[in-house]
Amino acid sequence: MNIYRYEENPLVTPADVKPYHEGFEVIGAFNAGVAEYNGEVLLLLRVAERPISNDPMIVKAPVFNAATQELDILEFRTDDARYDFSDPRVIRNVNHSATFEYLTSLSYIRVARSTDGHHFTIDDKPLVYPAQSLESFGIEDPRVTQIGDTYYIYFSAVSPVGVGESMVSTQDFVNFTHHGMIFGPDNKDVLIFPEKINGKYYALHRPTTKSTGNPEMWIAESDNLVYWGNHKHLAGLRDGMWDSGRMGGGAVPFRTEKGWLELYHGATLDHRYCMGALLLDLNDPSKVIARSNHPIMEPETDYEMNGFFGDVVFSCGALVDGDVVKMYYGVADTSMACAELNVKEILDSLTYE
Ligand code: MAN
Repeated sequence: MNIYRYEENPLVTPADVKPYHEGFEVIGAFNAGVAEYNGEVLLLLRVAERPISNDPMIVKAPVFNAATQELDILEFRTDDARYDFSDPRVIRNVNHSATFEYLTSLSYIRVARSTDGHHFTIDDKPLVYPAQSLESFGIEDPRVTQIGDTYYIYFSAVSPVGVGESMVSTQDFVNFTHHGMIFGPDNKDVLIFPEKINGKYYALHRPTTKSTGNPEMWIAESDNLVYWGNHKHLAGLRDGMWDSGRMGGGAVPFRTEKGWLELYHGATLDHRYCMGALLLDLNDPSKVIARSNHPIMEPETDYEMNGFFGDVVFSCGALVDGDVVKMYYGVADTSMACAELNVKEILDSLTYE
């Protein structure tokens, strides 16, 4: 596989982003959704900000308070035996079964814009910011699907009651319609197809099941993009392979002559995140035609292997230009990068079922 990583990588780093909150530092500008609007490439960055702690014994957790519309900052002592601080992203309560009780940063969506797709200027203010209690721990990992003149922006809405997927839409990136939570908790990695297929809209989604099952990819149908049904399991984890631990959709699926191509992420149980591809039937995307037995991209460069949470390449959006796919991707839960791949080479690399 020929991969052309941009010389300018990483394209956007936390140092390029001015904190929106006073007393905070930007620790991530990553996992961006991608859109083309008015001749510009827009990266809808997930910006993660953390309250600065001057005491290494204190870990802080920012929480959006829907009643006051302000942030509350909670403080935890690292010698408090009730909590586990080993994952820098979260604060875990050792007596509870939930994977985390608080996040150490708050994420929201901010735009980086470019006329050449390589050099970006970052907006001063958030584009979409937590607005209600289902978003009190932040909003993360946006994806954008353009249908006609409307851009549907959907993202993980994180709060103490779970992580679900919420959606807003806009035609001008100024005025927004809020559609509420379209996939209830726990669910992430939703990818809405850019057109109807046999009269229905389709979306990939990734429930995290607790009774039986694993974090795997599902597909659902809708007449209106808001109410989703006829859920089907699409693709699962594979023991001993690059996607043995968890997996989920990445970029918005795009048409090729052989089928819908979905660039998805897979991780091992020790959290090494790679990108691979799934080929889905053009007329019935619930049918998998082929899949990557080996990743199409793995964390290899310094900026992919080292950061806030290293060994992660994680795409939320790509631009397709003829036979070239420009895959924008988050690196090490820290920055944004881009790589060009050839669509035909991706198709040829897949294993057909
Ligand atoms: C995981 C990671 C974090 C994220 C939380 C909540 O722990 O993906 O980056 O903040 O889930 O979604």
